[in-house]
Amino acid sequence: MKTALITGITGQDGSYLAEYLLSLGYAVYGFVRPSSFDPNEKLEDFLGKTPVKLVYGDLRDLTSIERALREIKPDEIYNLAAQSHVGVSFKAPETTWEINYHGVGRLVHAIMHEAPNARLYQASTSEMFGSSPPPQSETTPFHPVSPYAEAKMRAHLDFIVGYRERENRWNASGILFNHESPRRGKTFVTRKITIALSKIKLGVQDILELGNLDAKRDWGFAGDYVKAMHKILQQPVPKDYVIGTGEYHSVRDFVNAAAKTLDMSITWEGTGANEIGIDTKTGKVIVRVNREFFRPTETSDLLADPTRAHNELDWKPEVNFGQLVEMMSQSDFQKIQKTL
Ligand code: NAP
Ligand code: G4F
Repeated sequence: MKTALITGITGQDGSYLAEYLLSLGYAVYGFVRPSSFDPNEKLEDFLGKTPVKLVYGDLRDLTSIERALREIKPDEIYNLAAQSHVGVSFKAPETTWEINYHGVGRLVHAIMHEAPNARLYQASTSEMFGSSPPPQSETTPFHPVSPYAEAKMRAHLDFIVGYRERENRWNASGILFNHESPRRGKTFVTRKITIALSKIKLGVQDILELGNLDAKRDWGFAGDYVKAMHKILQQPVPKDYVIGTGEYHSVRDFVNAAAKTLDMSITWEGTGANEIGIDTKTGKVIVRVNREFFRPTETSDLLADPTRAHNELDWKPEVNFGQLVEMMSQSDFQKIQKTL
């Protein structure tokens, strides 16, 4: 039986990965932040009563990382912990760097001393490509345009690639494009849309306010992407892989698709900050642009070229865009309906 340690286990990806590794027979440990909330409660929301063992720690606390590694001696480490919100990173850049850059450095150093034979997966991101035109593959130059992306890129180059090449460490990055699910954080655009449209449909919210409707993302299903994480750590040599669907859609497309699954339809009028979405059946304005949700600098077009993952990992997503939007919209609609 292999042993895996997952940082960020209380997040979207952590919960899917824990389920997947348990299904493969792994002993799964989760590294969780000490807080006044019981981390088991958050996990139980996602996983029910699964046999995940929790250790307290924080990527800002080297001692906690060393102790966790010493106790668990994992074969595989999945570093999913991060301040993962791009918009927030402009408002809290130091916290973002402390966790997303220095946290990775602490982890890599601790592994060298406490679990030197462990393989490390790092949650890198398509945001690192930033303003590089699509499609983006492993050879596309990085041009990050946010503190989040800058910190993730430097962590990837310094600690994953750098330590792999200089120190012979078994470190690999998954450069993952956006992936979503009913467990997605509520402040990310997809979940914000599926919650708001469900509430509008049920008559408990009037309007959905969004930022840039023209931004395009390559959206896949988180449950598919955690399988790629595992495959990356099973390779004979450590290497970085772009993971995405190879198809992209605008934020406006996502709103239209979510509306459709809820038996609604939207007519768009105006442009830029004055664009509005009107409920075709009722004639009411239900979507408006609010500058508050624009970012100082924006990654507008992210589209994966996942050829390496197809060829070398034999990985392909199983859930397509339409199925993903349907899954998320129906899940939120049903959850909200039950509370009314
Ligand atoms: P998420 O839902 O925001 O989860 C983040 C996790 O990190 C949470 O469990 C959080 O714990 C934990 N965490 C935050 N700060 C920490 C710290 N200082 N020490 C220890 N744990 C800490 O993120 P996600 O969507 O699952 O994404 C997982 C990883 O993939 C992240 O690194 C993200 O940057 C990266 N990524 C995500 C996507 C995507 O589309 N989802 C794409 C590319 C890369 P609490 O519960 O205590 O807050
Ligand atoms: O859902 P988002 O906040 O995700 P974003 O910025 O693409 O970041 C996510 O994916 C990255 C991978 O590419 C991860 F590394 C990262 O951790 C995170 O999981 O925003 C998607 C797009 C952006 O262009 C944003 O400007 O939607 C646009 N948007 C428009 N209105 C909005 C809103 N985003 C949010 N969060 N809220 C809005 O109201």
